[in-house]
Amino acid sequence: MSDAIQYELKGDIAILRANNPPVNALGYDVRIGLMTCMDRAETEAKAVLIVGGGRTFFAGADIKEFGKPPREPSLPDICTRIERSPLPVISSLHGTALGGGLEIALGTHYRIAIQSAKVGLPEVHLGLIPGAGGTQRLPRLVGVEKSIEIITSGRQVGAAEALELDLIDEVQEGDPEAIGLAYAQRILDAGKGPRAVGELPCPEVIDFDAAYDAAIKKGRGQIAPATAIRAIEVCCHTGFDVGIQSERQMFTDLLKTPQREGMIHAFFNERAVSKLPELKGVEPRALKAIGVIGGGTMGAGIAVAALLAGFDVTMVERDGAAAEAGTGRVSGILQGSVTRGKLSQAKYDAIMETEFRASDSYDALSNADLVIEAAFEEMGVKKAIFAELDRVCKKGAVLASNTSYLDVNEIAASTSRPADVLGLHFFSPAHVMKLLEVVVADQTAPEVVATGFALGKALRKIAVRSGVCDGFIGNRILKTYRTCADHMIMDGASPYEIDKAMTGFGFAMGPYEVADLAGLDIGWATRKRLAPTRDVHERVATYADKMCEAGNFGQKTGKGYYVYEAGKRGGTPNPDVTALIEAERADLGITPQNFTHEEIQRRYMCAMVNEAAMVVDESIARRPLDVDMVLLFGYGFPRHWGGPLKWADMQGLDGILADIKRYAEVDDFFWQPSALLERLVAAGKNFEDLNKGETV
Ligand code: 3H9
Repeated sequence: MSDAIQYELKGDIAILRANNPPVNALGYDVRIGLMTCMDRAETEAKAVLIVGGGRTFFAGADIKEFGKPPREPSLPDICTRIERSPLPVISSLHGTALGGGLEIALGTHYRIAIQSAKVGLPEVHLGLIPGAGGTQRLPRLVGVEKSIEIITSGRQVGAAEALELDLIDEVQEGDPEAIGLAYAQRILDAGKGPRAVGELPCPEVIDFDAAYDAAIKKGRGQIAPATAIRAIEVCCHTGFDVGIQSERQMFTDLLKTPQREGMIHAFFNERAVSKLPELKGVEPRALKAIGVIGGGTMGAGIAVAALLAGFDVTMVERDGAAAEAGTGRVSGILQGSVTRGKLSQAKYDAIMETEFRASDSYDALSNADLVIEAAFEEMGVKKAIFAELDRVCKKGAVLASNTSYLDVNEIAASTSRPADVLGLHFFSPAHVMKLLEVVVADQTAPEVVATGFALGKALRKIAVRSGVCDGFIGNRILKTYRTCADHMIMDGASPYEIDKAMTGFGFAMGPYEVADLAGLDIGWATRKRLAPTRDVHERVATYADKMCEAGNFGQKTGKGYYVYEAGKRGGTPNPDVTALIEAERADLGITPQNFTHEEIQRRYMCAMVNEAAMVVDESIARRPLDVDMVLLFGYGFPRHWGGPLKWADMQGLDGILADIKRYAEVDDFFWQPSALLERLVAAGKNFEDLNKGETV
């Protein structure tokens, strides 16, 4: 028999200790163990204590089992089994009692936790609802409004708050097993018996239709949070057993959805993406002191990210005034954190007094372990900076460029130590955005790559390996799907229809809203840069240049694709843009066609998938999952689709390839099917097969 649950009788109390590292997920062996140990406890004990061994109480159902045939005993049955035990059952919580873990605790009759414990029902983050009684027991304990908030947000609730909500009964410092045992003994001594949450009365009824509509709106296409509201609604109207059955039905229906598949793909791969087989056993270099070149928005954001992770940071700017301005930006961001209660004033003072400094001299970087250059995007500027770094930095220092598209090999070649050079591409605002592209150049040493990933981990970012090409993984793919959108505009769609279609797909913002936010001058500069080498067959719209020539750069100038009025959120369509687009279509003799939202989404996604497949085929991204994580964490791709290549797998690659070929009948310059896509379709395989290590 497995010892996933260890059984020990101490006096009158049976201890059921979870032993399934690392997070005591409630897999088959654990469930069997709980059932058998409950049976045994009832023959020889007077009370039962359930506790987690290792770092946590159960962190939930075993996510790896979802999508596979279910195996009895089910988790809801176990919770009911525990709740209906004739013995008082106590749970003692530490670490993270999440999902099925909290549901087990809700099935027990008494709950105690240590101060640092967190509880929650995060199933919506996996495209699911709690499926082991969470939607039926939590509202009976904490009320409907609070349950909706906890379940639809999936947030973790600290022990102090959980106590205030009556979700748990006691909070105490100490060893979870020791405080649990003492609590169980007190319960026995007081002669208290079982106390079933499921037998508490139904909670109050609220306007569930309004709550459902709000969840649909907020979920941007995600169905799980709204479904959770329906499950909670059942809890208010029916007896417990019917409620449990109804929850089970909704849970199993969600298990079959692509959203569940997409979100679980995201869950596992956001962890897998930074684990590179070639770095196994490679030690990163020690990191303590970090240098940042440039105190603009990006440099300041990187400095703040590093400071908040506990690094010592030296910023270098070209002169004293620029260094002072950079310091102002860093202090401004950190002050914002103090105001929002995220950073203590004392920590702010310590950072600004001792952990951060700005200088106008490269010599200030002589002790840096790693330097990140975040200066102007021009090769000449970068080369000059790296020559200086080569001069001043100590041996073994890692030299990184935050370039978003320039050739890292060329930058590395401007130093005498190309093995120490790599790209670390942050996304703005760098202290907020989760993605970090670790760009590996031809000569970058393995331990330098490992150091890039170690930095990513320390900054709590999702670090993804990229090879060198114009735009690396993310910006290269972005350029292609943005171009596809621009083509649709020339052919008859409006920027507003495209934005609506893509927010309908689940993006937080459409591409033209994003362009207005980022500044239209950025795309304008790129177009000018690429103009001399542009292929004559490429379709390039000029109306956007005309907007920029008129000084309309988007939100920062009050006008772009949208018009922004002071004090109002969001913008309204700019009629001048429509006029410019119509004039250009007329000049080119284009008869505008209608695009439905579905057509817009399909073309946009086909362009993204095709370019992503090329990026994988060229080994710029080693695995399809690398692309998925880049788009999820850097480009607002909706998490419930798992990433563009997961989406493609779920749609069917043959259909996508057929559509690309159909589009190519009209424009065979832009729509060139990826050879990898062709091979995958011919072999009857998909991107997930490549993630698993197969080849085509
Ligand atoms: C549920 O409970 C449904 C029920 O309502 C109904 C059922 C009928 N299963 O994140 P970490 C792995 S749904 C399997 O790096 P941390 C994880 O992949 C579930 N594996 O550590 C990683 O593996 P590897 C509701 C899991 O300390 C390793 O454990 N619960 C699970 O940064 C370490 O994880 C959740 O959604 C799991 N449930 O964070 C909680 N959880 O080393 C999901 C983790 O091979 N988990 N693993 O890469 C988490 O949020 C975090 O893992 C946690 C720890 C906060 C617990």
